[in-house]
Amino acid sequence: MPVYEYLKTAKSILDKNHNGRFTVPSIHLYPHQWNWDSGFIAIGYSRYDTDRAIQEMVSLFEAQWENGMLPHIVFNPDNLGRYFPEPDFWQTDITPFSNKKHLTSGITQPPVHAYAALKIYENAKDKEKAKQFLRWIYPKLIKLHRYFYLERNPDDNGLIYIRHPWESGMDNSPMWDPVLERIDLSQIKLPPFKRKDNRIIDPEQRPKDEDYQRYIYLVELFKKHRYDERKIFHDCPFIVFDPLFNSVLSVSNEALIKIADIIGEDCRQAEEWYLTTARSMRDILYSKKGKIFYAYDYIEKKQIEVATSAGFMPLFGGVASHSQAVELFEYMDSTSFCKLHEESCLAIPNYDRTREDFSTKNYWRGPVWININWMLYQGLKRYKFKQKAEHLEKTILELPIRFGFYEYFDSVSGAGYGTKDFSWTAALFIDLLY
Ligand code: 9WN
Repeated sequence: MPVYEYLKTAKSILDKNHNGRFTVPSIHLYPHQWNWDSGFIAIGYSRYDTDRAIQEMVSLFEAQWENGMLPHIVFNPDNLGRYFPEPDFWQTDITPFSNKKHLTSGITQPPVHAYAALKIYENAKDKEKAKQFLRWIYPKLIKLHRYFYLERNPDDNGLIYIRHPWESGMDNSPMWDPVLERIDLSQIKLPPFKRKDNRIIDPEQRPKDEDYQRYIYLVELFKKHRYDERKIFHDCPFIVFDPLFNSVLSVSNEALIKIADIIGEDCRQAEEWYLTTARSMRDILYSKKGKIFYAYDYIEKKQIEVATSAGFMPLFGGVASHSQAVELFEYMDSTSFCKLHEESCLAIPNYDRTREDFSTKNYWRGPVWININWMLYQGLKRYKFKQKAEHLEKTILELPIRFGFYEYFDSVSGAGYGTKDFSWTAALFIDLLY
């Protein structure tokens, strides 16, 4: 089939997942609007339909919380009962900080939105319309970033913490194992709950029940503190600086500076945010020994020495120094992740392949994800690792063409896992083909 036929397929997946207001990640598994998914989806739309791209972002930001947080899920009231946990569980109406017009979760996700908004402008044919959108969204983006720097910046050094694995977007990443172990399941009491995900998808490809019990424990803790950030911070066993989250924030800080310039606003605040986060990431998250950026456990005050693709994201954020970038590249381009032209792997898996607990098919514990590889591709281009970047671009296109538009892919065979017709796989495929 010629490539433009696949482009048509990708667009039809987005059409199928679009409900007139926003695009769900997948009709079957994720029937609501997700935070960073919509950022990637908007980037895809921006290539051929500015209105849809804008609508995607507007729908998401209309549910922004009073305190600036952008929730990780905006629930579709017409579609309740098919996902867990839903609003009856999150109970975000118990806090004055939440959005009172929309049903949402009570956590956030990597803030890719300023970056996506800039892409919408850059790819738009009608620049005046796109500029009008930038004027609308700019104060909301500032409010979101300000929330991070005021509420999630405990050492005032620009390192922003996440307080739930779902906030990382890489839910059951092995990075979080040592931190989550702190939640002793034999010592806690949880309300009864029923997962829905592992009835739709083979449980071998999803997090374990023990993971979910800990995820739910954390949600219970947030509710106990009525989503008050200060109170949560003092009581939460999961307070972590994630290199992916902070890299995405950095790329969005950079985009905010450009947006401010386009619409004639003062960009000094975003410049300061960009510099402080980037500097602290280089100083505190980088490991010379590991040749990678590690997440940082704020409670134990130490790096979590688990190497995942999140540790290469400072290339995307433009945060890595030149020498760090060279070392990151060496590690990424080794058999641990996938060496150029190596035959037994496809693209960059999510976890070091030489680790004993590496899995080619379990969710964030080893498979290949298109959004991650897309960000790494941008990062490699940015730091001029041309050959590897081109190779990655080719593989990102090849995977859905050969195996379908799946949520994630087996890092050895390429087989598609999770849900099929997955929106960000389609959207980023479109982005690369334009
Ligand atoms: C929980 C929607 C989301 C992605 C995340 C991915 C997965 C949810 C889940 O799906 O998480 O937020 O139920 O597993 O891990 O990155 O945004 O596609």
